[in-house]
Amino acid sequence: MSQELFKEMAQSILDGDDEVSAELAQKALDGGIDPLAAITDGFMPGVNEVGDNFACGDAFLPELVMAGEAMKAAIAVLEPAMMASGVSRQVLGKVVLATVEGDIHEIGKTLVGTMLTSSGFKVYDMGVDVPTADLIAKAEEVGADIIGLSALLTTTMIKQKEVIDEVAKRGLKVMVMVGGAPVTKEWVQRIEADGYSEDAIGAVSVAKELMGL
Ligand code: B1M
Repeated sequence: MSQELFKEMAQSILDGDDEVSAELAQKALDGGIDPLAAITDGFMPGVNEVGDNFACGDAFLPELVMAGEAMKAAIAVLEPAMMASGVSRQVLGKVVLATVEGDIHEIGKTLVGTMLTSSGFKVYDMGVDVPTADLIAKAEEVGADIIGLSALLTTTMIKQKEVIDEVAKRGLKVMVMVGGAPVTKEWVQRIEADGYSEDAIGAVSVAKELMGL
């Protein structure tokens, strides 16, 4: 049953149909399917296919926009269940989270925030297209343990380095964790980030490691 449902989920993203994607997300919850599995095994293959089609000129910006909207609609249905699955009530650490300046991709960043929150982190989600100065100011204001930076464009990844450099320049005691589709281990080493994960589940493990947990 779930394989068939996962296929329909991917198709709803390809079709850019936010009503259907939301309905399928609800169907998954009603059927007892793990909400994260619905995202990674159901909706993500669809969004990746749209991305691939866009990259090779078989899809255009409207398709990208509609796929993003359909993905957001599905996550909005699944998010409360992901939050409710969190067992930890103790605050494990404070994370200031954002998509870097110049970049408006929000879905992966928001998913990382949801997973961190449901795992017991206090997350200050600053949204997308966030300037380095704003991030640093927020981290100082709340006494953040970690700054989490998402970047989806090869042209905006450099902003992750900008934040790390600024943290070092100011001698701030805050760790920086990075992620996003174009981010590689080589990039992470090059910019000397404290942590990196390629997905939202991994981001929780990395954040816990950074906190020494
Ligand atoms: Co854009 N886009 N997009 N897009 N878009 C990509 C990223 C692209 C790879 C598509 C492609 O060409 N194949 C390409 C980037 C190419 C590159 O730089 N190498 C691209 C482009 C080119 C663009 C525009 C420039 C298009 C244009 O205008 N000509 C433009 C840029 C706008 C801007 O930001 N300034 C643009 C716009 C958009 C939309 C607004 C239409 C829309 C976003 C809607 C939204 O977010 N509300 C959109 C979408 C939907 C995509 C794709 C199809 C899907 C992204 C997504 O949401 N994935 C994407 C192709 C792709 O990724 N396959 C593409 C689902 C999400 C759950 O995954 O964000 O990777 P992801 O997050 C994962 C991990 O990366 C990780 O965990 C998450 C969960 O597993 N992760 C972290 C993410 N952040 C993390 C942080 C961490 C740890 C892990 O620690 C802090």
